[in-house]
Amino acid sequence: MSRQFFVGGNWKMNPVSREEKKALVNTLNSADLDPATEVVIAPPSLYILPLKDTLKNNIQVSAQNCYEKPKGAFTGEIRRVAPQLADAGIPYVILGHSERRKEFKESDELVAGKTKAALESKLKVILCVGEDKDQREAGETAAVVNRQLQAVVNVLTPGDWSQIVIAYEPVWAIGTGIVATPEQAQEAHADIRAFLKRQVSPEVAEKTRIIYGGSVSANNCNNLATLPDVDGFLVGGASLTAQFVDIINSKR
Ligand code: G2H
Repeated sequence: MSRQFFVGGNWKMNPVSREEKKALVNTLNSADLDPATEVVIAPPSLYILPLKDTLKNNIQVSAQNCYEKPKGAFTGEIRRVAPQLADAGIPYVILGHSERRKEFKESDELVAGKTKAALESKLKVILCVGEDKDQREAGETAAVVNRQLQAVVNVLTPGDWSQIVIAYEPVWAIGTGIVATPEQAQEAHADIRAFLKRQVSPEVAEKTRIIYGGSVSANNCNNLATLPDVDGFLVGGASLTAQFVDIINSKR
């Protein structure tokens, strides 16, 4: 079966000025984007709604995080409460990014709880998993990724997986310029699909999109896009440049 190619731009805590944002929006709005690819931009919280209003409707927006509690006295949790995102018409949220897991000490269980809360609020989730350099060198890649995914499997129903895009992001490739080789990416993605088949169902394994993230650029996207288990990309640095258009069109 065919899975729709998916390309996400994770702007992280960039750009720093409204001028930069405007330039990026102009680049995207004037580009000829492959209509067969689902495109989602995850800007900093302050820009989500303005971007939703200024991007053409072939580009969706996403939050970069959300809180697991539905509402209440959580001062400072701007844009992170799932029902508020859903109410504002934000379709996606990124959860479990390694920067959240590492810098903000988010456990597998917290990521799973947030995933469940997001789905209950009718948000779709870009769920990030991936091993760090030491874990890869110790041959623990599959064990780490399976552990991260199992926490989510434990709290979801098989039907929930239609609302999830899994982003395999090896930590050693994030922002380093060291991209996974096609062999490394294909092996990890095939392992994730095999895990879903075992732990959820063959149908979910077949249908779930598994995208790659970690130093994706215009130079390496075409090779990766041809791999049978790579269904798209989550792009950081290169999504802040015109290269992002080439990455969106890498399957064309
Ligand atoms: C990985 C990726 C975006 P970059 O975090 O999700 O960032 O493409 O800069 O490595």
